[in-house]
Amino acid sequence: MSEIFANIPTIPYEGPKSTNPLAFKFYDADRIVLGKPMREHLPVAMAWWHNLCACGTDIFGRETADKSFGAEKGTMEHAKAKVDAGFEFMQKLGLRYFCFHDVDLVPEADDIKETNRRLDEISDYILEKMKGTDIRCLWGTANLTGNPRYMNGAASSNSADVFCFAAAQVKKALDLTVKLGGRGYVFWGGREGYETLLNTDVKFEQENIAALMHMAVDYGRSIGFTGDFYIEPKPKEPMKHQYDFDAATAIGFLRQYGLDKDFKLNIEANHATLAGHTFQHDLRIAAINGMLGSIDANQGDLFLGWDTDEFSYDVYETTMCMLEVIKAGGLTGGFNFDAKTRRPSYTPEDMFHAYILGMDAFALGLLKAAAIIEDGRIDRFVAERYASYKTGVGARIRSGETTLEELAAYADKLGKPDLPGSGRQEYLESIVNCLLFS
Ligand code: XUL
Ligand code: CO
Repeated sequence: MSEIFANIPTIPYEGPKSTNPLAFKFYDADRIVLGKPMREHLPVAMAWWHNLCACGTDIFGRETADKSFGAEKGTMEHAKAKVDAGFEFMQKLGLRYFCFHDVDLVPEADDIKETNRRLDEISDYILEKMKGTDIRCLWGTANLTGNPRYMNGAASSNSADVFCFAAAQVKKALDLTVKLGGRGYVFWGGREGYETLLNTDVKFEQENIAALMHMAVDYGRSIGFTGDFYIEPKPKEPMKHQYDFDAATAIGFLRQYGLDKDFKLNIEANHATLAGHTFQHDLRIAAINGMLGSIDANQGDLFLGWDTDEFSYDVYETTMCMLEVIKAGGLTGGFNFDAKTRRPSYTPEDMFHAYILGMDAFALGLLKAAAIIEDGRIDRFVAERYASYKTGVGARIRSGETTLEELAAYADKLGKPDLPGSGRQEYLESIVNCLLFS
């Protein structure tokens, strides 16, 4: 088969001094960091939708990028050409995983039976391609947002018929995920929310979402899916308000409906910032609850109020991300580049530059996070900051042995506490800068 990206070589690692635009400067798959190779710290994945489907449209303009890959768009030949392009792309970059929605893989037909037949055909083709490579599926999902039937939501729709179509899509997407050996299955509640409370029964809708998730778990386990289900929180867009607002909200929902054993979270950087948090905040909240499963690796633009899905370049942010991931003991999922090139970056070279940027940014984040951990000053400072809970009354608070009466008597006796000690934020920030730039 002829090469699709014929003028692009396999991307080598050349180190930070390289000026070759088609080389990694920091992503060195075999380099050992904190005792294991970078490739194991960073299971990196291609997002089928952005990389192989999105052509630079925005609400004011048509396509700028040609992603026909030599075939007529809207045909099964084109669907197969995307598979060919995707596998060549992943192999040239050393990406070991891909993530997909059902409708990324084939053109959706009017009748779901025909869509499903097409999905069977394309997944056979993908499976054939996977042979002889070490490329695997990271996670699959169903697109429950694009079709007009989902205008009021999918599992949260007011229409039971629409709920059934969502269920049918989830069932098929689970079949595909299992067929392709996926490590996870994602629910992003893109239209599971509301435009106005005037027409919305929030409790009813949330119960229905949980019901669909329970059915997905039951079905997934019955067909041999042993991986994690994930909720991908996002506060808004496309809906005015989305129920999976942020990590804390999604965790509360999963616990309320008894889904927390089968589900973890897929945290996306740009969704966390849309919720008014840092990326690190949502990672931390997921991690301390044992629910940090996977990451949609991208970056938002804090000046804009929507999901810009940029490739990450902010090394401060990727460093804080990798600190959280390392401290959580890694991911059950991986790093899915849910990111797209900007509209004016429309050439095939730009697709490669984008992944080189993203992979290098997370590799650099990994190296810098390891440096912060090895340096130890920040961890020591945090441990020391809570030292008053190691002995005496503090230890009794931690062990749950004390009472309000005892503590009130203690306070009476003390009369006035010492100030709690400086937070030393500026000192800690300067340590981070020294480690980032030395
Ligand atoms: C949308 C988004 C989705 C999910 C998968 O903001 O992030 O692409 O990652 O449905
Ligand atoms: Co995403």
